[in-house]
Amino acid sequence: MSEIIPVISATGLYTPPESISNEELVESFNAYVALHNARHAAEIAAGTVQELAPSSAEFIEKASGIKSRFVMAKAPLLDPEIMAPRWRERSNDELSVLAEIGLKAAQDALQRAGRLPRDVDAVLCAASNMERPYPAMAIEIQHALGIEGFAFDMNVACSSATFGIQTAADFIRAGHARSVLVVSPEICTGHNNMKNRDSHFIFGDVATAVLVEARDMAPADHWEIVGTRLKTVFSNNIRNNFGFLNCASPEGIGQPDKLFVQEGRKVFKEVVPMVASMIVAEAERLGIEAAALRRLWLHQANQGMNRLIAQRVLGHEANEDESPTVLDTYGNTSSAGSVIAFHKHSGDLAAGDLGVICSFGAGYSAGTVFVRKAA
Ligand code: CO8
Repeated sequence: MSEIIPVISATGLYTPPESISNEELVESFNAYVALHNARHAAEIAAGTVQELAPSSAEFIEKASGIKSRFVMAKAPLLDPEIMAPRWRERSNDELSVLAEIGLKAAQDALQRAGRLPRDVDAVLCAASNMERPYPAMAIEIQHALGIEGFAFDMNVACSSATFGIQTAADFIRAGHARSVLVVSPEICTGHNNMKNRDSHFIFGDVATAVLVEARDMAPADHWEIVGTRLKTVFSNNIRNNFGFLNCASPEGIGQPDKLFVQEGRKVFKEVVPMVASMIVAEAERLGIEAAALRRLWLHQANQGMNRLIAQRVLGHEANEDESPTVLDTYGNTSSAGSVIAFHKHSGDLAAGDLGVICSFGAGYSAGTVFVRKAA
């Protein structure tokens, strides 16, 4: 039996309509700081409560490369008395918010591929910020699209999408499915601590979808999946302890460790060499010269990290054409980041061009998907 080649037939994107600039975010954060310091003036003077320091838009752009981020609920995020997304809780008969934005990205990918939902066999909801344990959001999206077959959720933090792409490619190679949607709805602002000066600026909201299919059914304009590699190494440097078992005590809920926390400097230092050597080793295994890769669609967490990784892989300082940025307008969107970069910056490449979609983040986790534009 001849080998079945998995390809990316199309990608889809849902971008929320509202965005927040660094200046708007800092104005709200600093209003919160002023309120906190005024309300606790006596305790601060007595040394029992810590005085909070203001944030700065210049610091945010210089340290991360982020200028703005798209969000699902702007007003409550900017309200210094709330600083979190808020919306009406939906009934069980309504589409959940994660499924709703995932569905929009999935419909975009299907439409671009000219694919009808009935020809899709499986849906993976691969994301780091899940709305509930069950029923799976993937099954909800499957149901909304009218797809037969199977669906499940998977969470590998920032690497969820690349892990999902490899899983889909493996299903296709094994003959378990011929067309698989990998959907990554990421509402990161729901899990970010907007009152933490070190990280209040990092995240944004988005949804992406990747349609992975057997080559013989794919549209002519597709990307062959040449090879994939996944890696995980345990680290406490990025963590979120939210979960019902961890919120059982009255003091559990609402604690800062039930939201995203990180040792940003350590992450930067440890993840850059791990990811650069992973890309180079996998390229070598595939018989590809890493320095000749036409484009790197890297995880979008920090511009400095991407600059260093790209330099180590390509052997020279990468320009925007070689390693495009979407972080400046989207912020860190966890597993969706490298897929947005691929979605927005792949149409101009020529047949035969090789590139790599690469994610990295909490776990630690990292994934590479080497792709070649169809001839
Ligand atoms: N405004 C002004 N000054 C500030 C601010 C601020 N907002 N924040 C910190 N400073 C100050 C500090 O106080 C410090 O001052 P001093 O030198 O006087 O002590 C100085 O700036 C430097 O602070 P840092 O060392 O913290 O700053 P860095 O240069 O390291 O930049 C970053 C911070 C941007 C966080 C950087 O370390 C970074 O990007 N690291 C990598 C992060 C990363 O890749 N993380 C992966 C996270 S994503 C993931 O995998 C999780 C997915 C799950 C999704 C979660 C949804 C919420």
